[in-house]
Amino acid sequence: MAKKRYVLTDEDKKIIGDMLDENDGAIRFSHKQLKLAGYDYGYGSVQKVAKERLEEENLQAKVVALQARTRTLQSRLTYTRKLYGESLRISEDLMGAIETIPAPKLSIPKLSKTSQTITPICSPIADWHIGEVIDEGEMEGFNKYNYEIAKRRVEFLAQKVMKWVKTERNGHNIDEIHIPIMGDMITGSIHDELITFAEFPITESVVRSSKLISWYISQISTLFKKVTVHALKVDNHSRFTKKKGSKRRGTNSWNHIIAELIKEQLKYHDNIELIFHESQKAEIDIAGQIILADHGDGTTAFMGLPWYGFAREDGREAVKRMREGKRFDDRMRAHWHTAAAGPFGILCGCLCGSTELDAQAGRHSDPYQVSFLVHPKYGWFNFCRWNLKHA
Ligand SMILES: [Mn+2]
Repeated sequence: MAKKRYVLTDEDKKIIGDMLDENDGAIRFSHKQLKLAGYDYGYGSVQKVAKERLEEENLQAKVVALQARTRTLQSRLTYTRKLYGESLRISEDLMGAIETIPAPKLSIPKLSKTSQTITPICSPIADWHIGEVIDEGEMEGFNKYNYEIAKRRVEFLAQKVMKWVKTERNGHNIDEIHIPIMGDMITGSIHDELITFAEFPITESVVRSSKLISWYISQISTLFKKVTVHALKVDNHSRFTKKKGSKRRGTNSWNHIIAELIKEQLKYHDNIELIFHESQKAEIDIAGQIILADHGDGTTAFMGLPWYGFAREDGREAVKRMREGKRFDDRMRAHWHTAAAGPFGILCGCLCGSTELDAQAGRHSDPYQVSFLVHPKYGWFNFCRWNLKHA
């Protein structure tokens, strides 16, 4: 006759459990001890209780881990809600500070032209670094910069470019203007000292920068039936991350917001077309001449201009395009705070002028912005650099 399976009551389980506790869970030894103490539990019963207790322990550990995980997720949710609230507040601040500029009256003169070839103007704006303060004393008097100076320089630039357009129209057939926005239009937050010693909080620099750019474009636009603005969104000073990344550099950037604010401010200017570029490099087509433009921070340098780096980068870009049956005719860069036109194309200068960092390395350049005409066959000509030092 088969032995009847022992049905364990709660009391039995407790007795076995206590014995297991006493013996660090050792099943065989506990079984033996129980026998010596006069309990007639089978080995299987002791094993069963031990197994149940182990499962319960595992379950409890799981519950504790899940509770911890829930707490982490809850605090992350709170943080995300806070960030979302912050972002709503920031966008409200930004949008609230913006007013759309009414469409200005155009004044396009009809002149007898000496040339029939249409030669548009390209007048890039670059490295305005709004929010940056450059201390005259730390610069041995070579430069000084703040928002008031930036504004004066931009107003002076607008006057000069507009007079120049009128002058150039006496000899050239100029129907349109291209205004590439070449980046670093705010001082940003990529270095701690830029935040610490900035003139404004970054959001204010963003609004001021977008307003000054929009004002400038609006002024210039009065002289043209067609204005093409190319907003290059990839640069170094506008990025959100301290470290330079490779992904989403155009949108994970204050430049994205600046571009959108400019769009809002100029929305009633029917003669302006705004093109956003979210890649490091942008092919800008002016009268059929392809100018490969980028902020210029893709080349690294030591204490000066990396001419050899430019040459190598141009070579790589040319070969890459050649293999796809594409080409570019010239190059345009900002970032290097120097105005130049030469074998490596155009360097766009900067509004801020030399900084304390330049002074450390002994580098110097006056604040320049540049303008030039583009011939469909021969490329850029009549390169003009605007020295804004005395504005
Ligand atoms: Mn830069």
